[in-house]
Amino acid sequence: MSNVTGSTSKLPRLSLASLGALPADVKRPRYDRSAVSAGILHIGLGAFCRGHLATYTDQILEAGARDWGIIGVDLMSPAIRAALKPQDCLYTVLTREDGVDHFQVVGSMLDAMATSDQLRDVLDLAVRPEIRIVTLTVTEKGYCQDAAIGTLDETHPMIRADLANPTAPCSAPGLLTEAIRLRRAAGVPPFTVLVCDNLAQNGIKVRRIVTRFATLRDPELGRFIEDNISFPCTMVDRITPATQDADRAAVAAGIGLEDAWPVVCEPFRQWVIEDRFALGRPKWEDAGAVMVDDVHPFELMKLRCLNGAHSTLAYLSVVAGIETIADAMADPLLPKVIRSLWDNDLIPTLPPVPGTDVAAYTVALEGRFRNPGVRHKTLQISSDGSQKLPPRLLEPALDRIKAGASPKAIPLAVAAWMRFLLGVNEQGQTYAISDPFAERLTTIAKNGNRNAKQMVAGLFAVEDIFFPELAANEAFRSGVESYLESLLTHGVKQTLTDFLKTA
Ligand code: CS2
Repeated sequence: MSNVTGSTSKLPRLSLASLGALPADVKRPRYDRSAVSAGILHIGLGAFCRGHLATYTDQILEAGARDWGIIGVDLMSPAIRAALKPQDCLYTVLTREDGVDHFQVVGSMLDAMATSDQLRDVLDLAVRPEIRIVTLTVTEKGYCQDAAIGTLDETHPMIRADLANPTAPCSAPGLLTEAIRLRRAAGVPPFTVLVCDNLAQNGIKVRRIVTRFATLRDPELGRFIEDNISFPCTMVDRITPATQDADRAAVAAGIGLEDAWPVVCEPFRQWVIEDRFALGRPKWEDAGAVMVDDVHPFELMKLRCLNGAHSTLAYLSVVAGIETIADAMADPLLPKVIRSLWDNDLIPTLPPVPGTDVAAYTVALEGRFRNPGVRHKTLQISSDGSQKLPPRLLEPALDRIKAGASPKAIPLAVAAWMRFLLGVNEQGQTYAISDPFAERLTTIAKNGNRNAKQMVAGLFAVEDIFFPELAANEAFRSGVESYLESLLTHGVKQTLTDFLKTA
């Protein structure tokens, strides 16, 4: 990403002072931002939270709430802070669909911080009684988990560092634990932790992870967290690619001001939240969020149907040299493959989802994936497969096997991931593999010498990804082997053609 903080543009910068210069049809905060105080501390300042949580919250502020502003914290780098501060943390959300662009300036992010040099300030803020919710979007790997079972990875370098130096944490579990400890010591009632990442049973899992981390620090603190901190589960959804330079140019052209880090996403958004908040919450339902007692059916539907299809499309596409999800949907074969994935392997694993027709949900997904305005790179989605495969594809595969059925398209998707790990597409171009296990996985894949059996044996043995029960299933294993063999010898197109004859 180039030039995110500095400016080469001749346009004035987006800021409170320049809001009046926006074209009349650009939505902007109409509330008095100086009268809004922070109630939410958000960790993980990427595009997703700014296109999702912050837009729901903006609507609540627009409706009159005054004590639910957000302060965003980046755990990874100060780059987003550097981009947002000069513009009073205002930024643009550009939604695109059917050739229609809609620009909105969002005001709910009151401040941006970075733990790299503001850790003390962040912890001080977390102790303040007006902060009643800590929300997180740190991606699956940000929880330092063992993805197959959803427990704390105690060998993770950041976890080791945080256990050695717990008052200066660098990981999300370490930061939450230290904030909870300080708050308790100050006699301030505990905040609610709202996880907004794509993990199955995200609140339950992160509660287990944080409790374990705290217990390793101090068993009494672990018990305190277990007994006193609420971690409601959530299902979050909005397709929001990483911001590209072309997006900055489109936003500048649309609003007549320079925005160093806008967000481009689809208009669709969905948020289902378990209503268990210790110290209150914004009335997010007034902005369209759905408050429920049990998120699980919604979350399974979304993680499997949307994210499972995304990952399948991503691995096949990266190998075939297809750059975006919209391009993949324009391919004659790929949409048929994900239809088979939905109908044969994923929909049958879902419990009834209240108020939802799941078949219609997948039809709507096809439309969302086809949206050419949202250039969602397949290489971006292909990242962190070690974290994404278990909830998206491997758990449903195991569910099907337990139900006495055999998954049809999931073995193909898993084989595509293995072929992807070779790091070179069918045009001979190399690409980087971004995954916390990248080194280990690419070494196993390469040592397989393009021999499918050998590659599958090596990768199935990675227990942090493959549940032993699934790896031991002969039919599943031989399915993955034969698709991988075909991908290696005949390529994606021929493999999909053959697959569709039998699907
Ligand atoms: C995607 C998700 O990058 C990915 O792995 O599948 O970011 C997806 O776009 C969101 O979950 C949609 O809500």
